[in-house]
Amino acid sequence: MAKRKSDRGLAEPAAGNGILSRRTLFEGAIAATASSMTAAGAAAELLPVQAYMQSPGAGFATYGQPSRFEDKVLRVIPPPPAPGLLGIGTARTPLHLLDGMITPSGLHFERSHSGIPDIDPDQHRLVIHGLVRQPLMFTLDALHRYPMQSRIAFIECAGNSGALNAPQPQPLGIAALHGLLSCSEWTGVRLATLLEEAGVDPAARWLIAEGADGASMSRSIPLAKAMDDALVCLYQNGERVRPSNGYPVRLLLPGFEGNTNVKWLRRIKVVATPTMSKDETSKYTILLKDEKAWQFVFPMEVKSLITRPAPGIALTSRGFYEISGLAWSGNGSIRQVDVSADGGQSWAPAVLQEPILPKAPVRFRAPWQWNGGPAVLQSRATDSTGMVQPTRAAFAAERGLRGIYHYNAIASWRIDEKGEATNVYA
Ligand SMILES: Nc1nc2c(c(=O)[nH]1)N[C@H]1C(S)=C(S)[C@@H](COP(=O)(O)O)O[C@H]1N2
Ligand SMILES: [Mo]
Repeated sequence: MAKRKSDRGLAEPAAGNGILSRRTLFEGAIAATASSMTAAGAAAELLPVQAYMQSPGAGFATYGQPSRFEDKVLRVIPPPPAPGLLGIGTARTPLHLLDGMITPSGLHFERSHSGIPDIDPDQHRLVIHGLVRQPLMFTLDALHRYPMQSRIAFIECAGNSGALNAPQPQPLGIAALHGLLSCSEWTGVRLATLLEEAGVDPAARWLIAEGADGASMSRSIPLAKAMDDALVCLYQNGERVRPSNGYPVRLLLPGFEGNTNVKWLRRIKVVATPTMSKDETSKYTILLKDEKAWQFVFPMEVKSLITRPAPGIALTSRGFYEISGLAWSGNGSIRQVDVSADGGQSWAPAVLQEPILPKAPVRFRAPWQWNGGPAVLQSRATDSTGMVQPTRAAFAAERGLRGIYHYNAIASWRIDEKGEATNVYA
């Protein structure tokens, strides 16, 4: 019977509190639910001829900028750790104001341990040395002579969503809470190509990658990852990598925690064992409940977020809304995303938008009929390895909540009667 209903194009409930069947998005059934969002009198009025239609518009620009009406679409920059340390910390992506899977380069999140170095590409060198037959030094021109590859990949800081370890939910927006996640199309030379030219010694198992910033940020990386899909990136979304994201050359380790994606890459030393750099001993370990810590947990685990509705973009009237969000996994591709409007009591599958790529965020969408009452919106992702995003309670039971890094539990937005969203634990 329910099937007959959807055949006639009516929106069919798929889970509690207004979640509709994802087929609604395809079958033209929106009209049946959407009367509350239709603009009044659209047929009756003649559109006015605006002033900007009566004379020629503005001229051309050598580098384009967003519309002046989009001047609120900005990264969120928490205060620095001390006055004067402006480059130490983060700028966070306003995920609720974006759509699709790619983050515009100017809004890609930034995490820097000692500010952004002002590197002249003509002066910059990349060295590969250590356990190799032939140490190599590359100029940028030399790197440009190698075959390149592009891939769409997310970068997520291991500390993203770390605020959700706090005992009380913080009254913050999605950028402050979860905005250390972004995605670009990255283009560069496979690290494997350069390592093969250098000739890796059979005793080598690791390498250490070092940046040319004031922090000399350096991380140990398994040789297997370097030979698999690591990319020495020169381009980001078609243009040269932005200074804040590692200009003129950054390492991309698809799916690995953000920290290992060394920016301003200057040195790769091939070694037999991990180096235990300051950046992997004082930080980036996962503190567990029982006085133990995990070290070298590299892939970011399966995770998802509803980016709309979200704090700061209130629902204006009851009726139809599309729930939209991102899901990603550092271990593979996204297989399924379920959404809930009743705090996880009932779930329905969302539509996954193509392309669904490994180690890249997937945009998901689900139709929702808001009845004007309270709701708790959640999303839960499953990846191609079968890993399912845990509830906060399950995450806490497994790891405890004393850590900062690799928080990937299901996130909840409470929608109140005014249509405003807040961060809650459910
Ligand atoms: N040289 C260097 N590389 C670095 C960092 C840094 O401070 N210096 N920050 C790391 C951290 S903690 C993260 S999360 C990512 C952030 O990359 P993005 O700023 O391009 O988003 O870069 C990593 N690479
Ligand atoms: Mo990070």
